[in-house]
Amino acid sequence: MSSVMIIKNGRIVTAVDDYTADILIENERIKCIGENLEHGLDHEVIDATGMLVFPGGIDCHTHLENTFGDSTTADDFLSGTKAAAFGGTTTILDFAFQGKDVGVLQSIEDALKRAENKASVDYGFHMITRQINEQSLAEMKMAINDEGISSFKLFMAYPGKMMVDDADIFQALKLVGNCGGMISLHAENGIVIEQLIREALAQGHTSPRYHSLTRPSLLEGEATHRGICLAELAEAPVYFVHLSAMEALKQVVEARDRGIPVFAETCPHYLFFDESVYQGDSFEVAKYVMSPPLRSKEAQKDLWRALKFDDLQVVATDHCPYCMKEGHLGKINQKPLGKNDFSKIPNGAPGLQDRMTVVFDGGVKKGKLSINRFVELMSTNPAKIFGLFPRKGTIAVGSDADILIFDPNEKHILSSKNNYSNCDYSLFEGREVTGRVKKVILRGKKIVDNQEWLGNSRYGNFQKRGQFCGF
Ligand code: DUC
Ligand code: ZN
Ligand code: ZN
Repeated sequence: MSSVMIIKNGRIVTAVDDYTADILIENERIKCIGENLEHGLDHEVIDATGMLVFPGGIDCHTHLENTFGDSTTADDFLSGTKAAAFGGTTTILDFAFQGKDVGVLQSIEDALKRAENKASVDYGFHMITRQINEQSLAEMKMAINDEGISSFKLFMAYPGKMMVDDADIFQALKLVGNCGGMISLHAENGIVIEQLIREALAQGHTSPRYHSLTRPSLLEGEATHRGICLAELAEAPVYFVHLSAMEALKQVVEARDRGIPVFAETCPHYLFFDESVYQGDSFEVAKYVMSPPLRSKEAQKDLWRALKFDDLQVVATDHCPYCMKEGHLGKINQKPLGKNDFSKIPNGAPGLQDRMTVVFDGGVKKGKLSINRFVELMSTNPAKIFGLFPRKGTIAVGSDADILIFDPNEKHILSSKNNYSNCDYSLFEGREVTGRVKKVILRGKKIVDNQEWLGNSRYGNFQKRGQFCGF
């Protein structure tokens, strides 16, 4: 039996359109868009008068039940995808993680198990590749061609743990670029950072603010420059995750101006917070221990400008939650691991549920982004860069009916208390925002209706992704 839903009279906004119309949804996809569409008596009707109708958000950088060293992030697919849904995000891209001496394809299987029966929104995986050799390169090719995993994250930081060397990056760029996939880089010069950490600890500097002092923006700029050179030489596109520093942005702008296919995301925490939080020796500062760390107020202004003028293409959360209180909801090895040594604080912060709202409020409402650009950054561009477009990332006939109905005028206050993440704090605690998620539809099924949860953890589907669609 086919299911039909009609959304009436909403203001439909995509990366390029802005008009009022009805949307007819049949069997998970958009069947028709038009004025005064007819519908049967038994069809579900949603009146979206006065509402914005966006494509569902795509957060292409999350860490659900990801283990780094001894610490596992506080959200699994159950809590994390529910938080995503309540925040208007209908697709996430998380990470498959290549363990030591574990094959790429085996690691994909392990990641798929993590999500099984736990995903309330659609999802895919980037693969974090730690060993580049003949076997892993061959399996990366199979991952792209057969498994729908077409992007790989490589680390230029964390030597001895995650870091790969420049030759590895170059080989991976060549292979993945040739197969139509995308290499993402964590661009920080890990070797020099390790030296700065050793020097700080030797001087007895153990409090969380030294996390920031040992990861200077210059070292993000250097690694970004190096990553771009390697991509240029390999004739492959490249994507920089969590770009935070002016020095890095400058490299991206320069390369794009020369026509090199370089793309980059920034994250809400870099847009709304700055390095002034790293003051005093209180452990509270650990809330802001993420990599790269927060930067200057000037850098923040530059990031907003870069989003507006297409120097940056995506806002993703890098949702990597660790609790401040050891044992919260039974989670162990959280932020307090680094009570006496900042370098042991697990790196990351929450943000998945708040992304759409804070960027709408801080960007569109404050006049920093047009409403079309907002959609492009939050949904369309991640879909295009990571092989999901046009199935996702837009509202068009034939696309998946992933839709966010959003009230542009309702004010509300953000808090970890009304957030579905397991994390025990929110960076946005107490912030008043204008603009609220009202209804969320995933492939034609209403999963959020105001504060009510209608979704379920079996409805989210793994998304096999295609090739990077150059733009
Ligand atoms: N990089 C990420 O993308 N997330 C968490 C930690 C890190 O270094
Ligand atoms: Zn990273
Ligand atoms: Zn991350």
